[in-house]
Amino acid sequence: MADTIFDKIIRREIPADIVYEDDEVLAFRDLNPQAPVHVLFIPKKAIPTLDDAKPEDAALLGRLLLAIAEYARREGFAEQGYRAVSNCREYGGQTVYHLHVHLLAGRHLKWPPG
Ligand code: IU
Repeated sequence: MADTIFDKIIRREIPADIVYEDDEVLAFRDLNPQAPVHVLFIPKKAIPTLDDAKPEDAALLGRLLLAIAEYARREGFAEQGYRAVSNCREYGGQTVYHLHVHLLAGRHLKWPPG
């Protein structure tokens, strides 16, 4: 499976502003933030896209989303609201092929996205 920049962040080979970590999930600030809060939540397991996730990844994907919800509560913006979104492949706008969920918060987001 192809190594990505996110695998290098997991292995601490390149720096990132890590805001959350457990045994299966890592979260770090996006280098090109699109909102006052823009954090990427990734599984440590290298799943390229959401389409590559398997039934045995169900618990991991659940942990990823729950980690976002917990982070939002802890940081104090859960009640105000936020967006959690995962881009899949070309038409979804995915650029890094290591599954990730963007957490965007801190401003009133528009819908639909472009
Ligand atoms: P996308 O959904 O695959 O397009 O999101 C990839 C994100 O990864 C994007 O928002 C980039 O700004 C972000 N990113 C990063 O935070 N650090 C990096 O070294 C690279 C991309 I490359």
